[in-house]
Amino acid sequence: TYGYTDNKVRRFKDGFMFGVATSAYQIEGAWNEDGKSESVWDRYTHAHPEDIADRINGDVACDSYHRYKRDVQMLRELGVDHYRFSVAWTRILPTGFKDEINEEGLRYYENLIDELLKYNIQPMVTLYHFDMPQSLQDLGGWTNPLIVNWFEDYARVLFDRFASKVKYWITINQPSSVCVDGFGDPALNVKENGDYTCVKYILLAHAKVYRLYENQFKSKHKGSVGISLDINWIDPYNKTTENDEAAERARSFKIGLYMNPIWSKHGDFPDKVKSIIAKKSEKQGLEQSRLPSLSADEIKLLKGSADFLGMNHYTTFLATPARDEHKSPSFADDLGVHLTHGAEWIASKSPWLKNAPYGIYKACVNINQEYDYPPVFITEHGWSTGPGRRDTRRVAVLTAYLAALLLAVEDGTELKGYTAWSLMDNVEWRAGTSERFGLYEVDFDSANRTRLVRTSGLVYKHIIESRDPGDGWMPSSYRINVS
Ligand code: PNW
Repeated sequence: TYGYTDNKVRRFKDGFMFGVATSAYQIEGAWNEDGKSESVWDRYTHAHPEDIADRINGDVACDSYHRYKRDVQMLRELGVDHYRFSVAWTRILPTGFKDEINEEGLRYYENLIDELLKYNIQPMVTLYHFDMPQSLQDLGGWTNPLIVNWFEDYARVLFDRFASKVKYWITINQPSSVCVDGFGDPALNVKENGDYTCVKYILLAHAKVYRLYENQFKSKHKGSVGISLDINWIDPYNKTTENDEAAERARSFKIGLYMNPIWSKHGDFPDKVKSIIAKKSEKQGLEQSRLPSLSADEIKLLKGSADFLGMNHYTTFLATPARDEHKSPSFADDLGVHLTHGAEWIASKSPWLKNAPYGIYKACVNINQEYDYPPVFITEHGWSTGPGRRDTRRVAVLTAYLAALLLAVEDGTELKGYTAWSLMDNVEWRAGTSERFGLYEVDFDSANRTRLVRTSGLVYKHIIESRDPGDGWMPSSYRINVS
């Protein structure tokens, strides 16, 4: 049992790191300046402006490429310990390959990193946050086995230049978004096993880069390397055998597929996922399972290839067996689960995001049980609203999730830090600026992209100072009370 049934004041320990996150495509703008080449998001948004909710894309975004000093000023106002941002591959290697290294691109990140360190803010650098160079996508992107070497080449350039200054590295952001929502999207019409082929090579690319750092940089620079997975909690819709099975299956397909190769005792993809996909593939008349196998060497490379688990957690889903027919073959068809939210959970501006703070606690406890208490860094958690700076809802959600995290810590989670998504409103992919995640509001109509703090930013600053999220802001109906 758990819950704030006592009057105890719980605080995050000294040394616990509070930060905020952004990503390159979503904030930088300057999409073709100083030698930067085209990424898949540049290509897609230019070819299909009608696909973006309000037609605001990353061409200018928050203009952080020119305004990074204002960003660091905001980080100082908040008093954060770290800032998680991503590097655009297309700024560093315009051809995608190591044959041409773009010094101007490197200098942008160097200036940002130096500005952060000047104020004692630790940079946490993500190498890949969805913005594949178009030149490499044309060669298959993450489905081409050679991407493992290309990604390693790119990482080496960054480690060579920044390992002395950057102590926290994240290889990949949310492989499942890249592979399943990207390559698995029927609208994109990719080849039939693009989704799982991507899963295999994106994981191997991660592991290769982990080993590169481990072998050539770690002893000297003492940094750590992790990967950020989207780990939302999945519960049965209600307690029936069928729903329990559906929830467990969904956790294996959405979490286990990425966790198992890195953190389980025996490595490899989960047995359950392997056998379901193999059986389906056979029925579909395929000669091989759509899920590629991992060799003994690959399993070994992957096992233990992270110093911490980067956990991106936003919401909880409730599972029942699938009700609709899905295109076959597809990930959705393999999964065979229908996901909804609790009817009473407060809604955000994003259709997939509802408030269920108990889920972050359950996700942490489940990870402890399944994977033996890995070090965890919350690398994203956030809430979307419309415009406006009086964001009471975001305050309630932020404090409730932090309160829930303190209970997870009490129950053994080795939690290193928390990173709010996001420092400021930014380009929310296909949603444009119609869904806002910022602790600062950004005025996308102003030439200088004025940033003004929201109530949630002021509250977060107070929490960082006091290390105490309280539970006074948590509406009583959201007190944690789940058995
Ligand atoms: C993350 N879900 O994606 C991304 O890493 C960010 O770039 C993005 O801006 C942020 O969340 C807000 O959307 C997610 O369905 C997309 O649970 C979908 C989910 C979670 C995270």
